[in-house]
Amino acid sequence: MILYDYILSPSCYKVRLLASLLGAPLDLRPVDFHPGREHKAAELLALNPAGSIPILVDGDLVLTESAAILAYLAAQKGGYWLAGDAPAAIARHQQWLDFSHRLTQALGGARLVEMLHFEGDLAALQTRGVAALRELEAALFVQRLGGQSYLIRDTPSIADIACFPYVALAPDGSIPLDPYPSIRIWMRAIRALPGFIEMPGIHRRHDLAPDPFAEVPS
Ligand SMILES: N[C@@H](CCC(=O)N[C@@H](CS)C(=O)NCC(=O)O)C(=O)O
Repeated sequence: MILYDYILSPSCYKVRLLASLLGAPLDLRPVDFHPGREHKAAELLALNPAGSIPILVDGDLVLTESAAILAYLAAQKGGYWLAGDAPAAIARHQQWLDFSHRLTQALGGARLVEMLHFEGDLAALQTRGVAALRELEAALFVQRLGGQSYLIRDTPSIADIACFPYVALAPDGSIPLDPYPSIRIWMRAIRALPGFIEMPGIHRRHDLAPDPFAEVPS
């Protein structure tokens, strides 16, 4: 499977991350997103007229939109990372996948303005980003009260992977994560998953760091 990829793109990282967690090899084709704007050149527009990355090519199949690509990879590996059969879980899963696009627009937008000097109303993007983070914090707090570590259950799903990168990189858009303890616990759980990989700005949980929530051996 070929992934048209940019190392600093959180949307591409979602795909690299899930592929690594699943043990699915990817053939990475680096795209000069910035400053080259290669994603707007004819070769890539032929694959994705929307002019965005990631793009996944698997034989004759060309997939765009990170959530769809995550679903494809997860379905190929037996569906453990999908929502399952319960109607409520399917719907909540879809809700979080849709929510992840709000994170892309608000937190990702603020990051592009701050880091790459794209044009945009930074204050408005940050306001929308903070509103989304508060919503996520409240949901994860309720999940924790019910003994669930992740967005829809106690095991991770592609909804967690879809939301994680832009949240983790919110500080790149000058949006601190200090006010959100449930989000930070959730991010720690994701960063500790076997097969977790890093991207610039998102680090693997340090292997030697003690887990503050682990039982202390007697
Ligand atoms: N909805 C798309 C958004 C992906 C996205 O925002 N990609 C960025 C790179 S991180 C991009 O290609 N932006 C260029 C554009 O949208 O014009 C997805 O989830 O795949």
